[in-house]
Amino acid sequence: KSKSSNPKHEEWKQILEKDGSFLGYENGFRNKLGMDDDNRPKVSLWGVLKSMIGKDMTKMSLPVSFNEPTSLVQRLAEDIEYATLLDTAASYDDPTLRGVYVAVFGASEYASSINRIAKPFNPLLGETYEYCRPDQSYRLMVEQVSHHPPISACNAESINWTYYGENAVDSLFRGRSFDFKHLGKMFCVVRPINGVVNKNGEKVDEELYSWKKVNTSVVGIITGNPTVDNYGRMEVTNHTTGTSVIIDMKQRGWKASSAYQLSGQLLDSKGNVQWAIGGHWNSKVYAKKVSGHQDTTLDSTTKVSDDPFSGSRFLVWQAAPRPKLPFNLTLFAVTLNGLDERLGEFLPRTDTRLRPDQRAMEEGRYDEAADEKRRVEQKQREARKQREESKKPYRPQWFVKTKHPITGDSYWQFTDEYWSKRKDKKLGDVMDIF
Ligand code: CLR
Repeated sequence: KSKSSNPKHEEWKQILEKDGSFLGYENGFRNKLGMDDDNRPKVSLWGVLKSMIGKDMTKMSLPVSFNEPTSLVQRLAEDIEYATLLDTAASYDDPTLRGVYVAVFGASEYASSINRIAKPFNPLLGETYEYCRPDQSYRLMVEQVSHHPPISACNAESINWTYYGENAVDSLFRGRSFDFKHLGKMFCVVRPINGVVNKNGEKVDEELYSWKKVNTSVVGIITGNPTVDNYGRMEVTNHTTGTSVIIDMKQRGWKASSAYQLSGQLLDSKGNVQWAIGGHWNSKVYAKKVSGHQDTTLDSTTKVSDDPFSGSRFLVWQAAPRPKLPFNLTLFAVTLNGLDERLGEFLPRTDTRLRPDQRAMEEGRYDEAADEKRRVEQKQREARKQREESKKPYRPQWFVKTKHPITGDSYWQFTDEYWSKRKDKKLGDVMDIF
């Protein structure tokens, strides 16, 4: 690997160090839950849902056995599982190849949804979640910034990139399908080792990408064979260089052959196709340099090269293996709710790891999970009532809503106070929400 000439790398290295971002994560991560099998009572999904057609998920009261022991703030953190794709992007000088890696990162976020037909816990207002990887040099922070409608804001940072945005999911149960629309936008700043040449030919240190997530649906509920599908068109725009990637995730049809299919193209700033992308979002995605060629299809029988510029297809991404785990969690998801003793002293009391109903769920104490869930939700309603009576508007702790300086979108900006306060163990004055 060549040495970085990007001044931002040293800057970010120092920020991550100064904030002691990895304190508490010294013991690594767990690779299993306390239980080997979830033994959840098997209840027919359709039996419970059939009376709820036309409702959104937040308005349904479902038995806790339909939950998995993660929360939606952690599901947003799961976006980052394949963050090495962003590190690889930053290692290339070719802006079009970087675009391929960033777009495939955007698509890699759906792999973890396979087989997880369960409801994540709905985060309480003010619930937070942090996740740091000393081995990959990144830190991430998520906060539930709105309850009605539910919105989680996230910000993740490393030497090579910053990833931020919101999950605002609109849901509707239609009977034949349970549909989830992503309203929010995601942003990604990449800091390539040798910088970036922008649209005006000037040399800058960073480039900004943005995109909207594709739709998610649970289909096959009536037939008793529920399956998660993710489909739609995702346009990943590079606002700095003017390249863009269109990724098309095909909707699952009657035939299984179209399931998980993905295809895409990278266009340079002049609108010429430079790379073809193809594969399956649940397993592998390839790309091929096609500039100057007419043929932008990826033939799955052609040989695979290690060199992106060879003109043959090369492997961009591969999903991690999925051993059989309780609740069909991924290995990455298993690490999320681990509560190491060293970490405990750094966490604010709003961190999901300290949420009692979810903890009971992951330990198989389902009745207690249901009772605790009722209790914390009641506590949330009371806090809301008090706020209304005192006419104090709610303000999130770690994010402020502003206008994006480059794209003009309204978005949640991370205020950066979390990490320095955390280092000084000054997160003790946050709300008591559990
Ligand atoms: C997909 C990847 C995105 C973030 C995201 C947001 C909402 C999630 C969705 C993902 C996966 C599917 C999901 C959904 C909310 C509810 C739904 C977890 C993670 C489940 C499958 C609905 C279960 C329905 C019950 C009645 C069982 O980046």
